[in-house]
Amino acid sequence: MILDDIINKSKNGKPSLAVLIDPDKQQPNDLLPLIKLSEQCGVSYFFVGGSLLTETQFEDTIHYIKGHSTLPIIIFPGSGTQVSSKADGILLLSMISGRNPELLIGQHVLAAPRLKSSGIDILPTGYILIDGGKPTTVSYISNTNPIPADKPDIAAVTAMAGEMLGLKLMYLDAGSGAQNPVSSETISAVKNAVDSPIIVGGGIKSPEAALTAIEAGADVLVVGNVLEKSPDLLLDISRVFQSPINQL
Ligand code: 1GP
Repeated sequence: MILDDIINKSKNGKPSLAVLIDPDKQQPNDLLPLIKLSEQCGVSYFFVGGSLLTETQFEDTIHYIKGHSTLPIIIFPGSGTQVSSKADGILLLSMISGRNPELLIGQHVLAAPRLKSSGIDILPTGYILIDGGKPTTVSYISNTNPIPADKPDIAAVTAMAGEMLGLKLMYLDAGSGAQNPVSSETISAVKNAVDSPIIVGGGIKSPEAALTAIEAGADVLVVGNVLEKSPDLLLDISRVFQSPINQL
């Protein structure tokens, strides 16, 4: 079970690296170098998803990754239609930083029958959008406001409430391509507020930013956008996970 794997690694203080693949931005056939590099770098998971997907690209991308890697594929859905039985798991996101009922329960109701019959691991996740310095696709499409970057206490109580509602993971996201990643203050405030493992992503563009996030308490770090132009950066970022203290 993917959830148990993440929880066990979190309890043992072992952060994981996830590579986000957005099927809107890359053709499946172009993914092979990144897939191989991810395996070489000790990446733990592929996240697949985006806010503007067409269903064909989504399925084709998952199919292609599955055919070329044994790493688990976790769907990071932009909408309730993004379900595939070829994946290994799905982040069932409740957007608890927002007040859009569709993203708190509406889409989940519509997706529930397909999710149940897909047989994939369901990972109930509190999705917390943090202001990353510029408007992002996710905040526009979701019609929600992010939590201000300098209000770690709001992020902390939001995560606390999500955990009390039964959510098992918390995802702090500054949005893909964010100018500023989620701050160490916000990550550590959430870490201190909940027992759930914390996923952090959005605007991680350097090994230094990765180190800051994992030292603050990130259990799973997600890197996507920067790898589309500079895939080799994955080598440097992944070294932080092999021995965080000595690598920089
Ligand atoms: C976005 O957290 C992910 O939702 C990853 O962000 O694409 O900026 O790495 P980047």
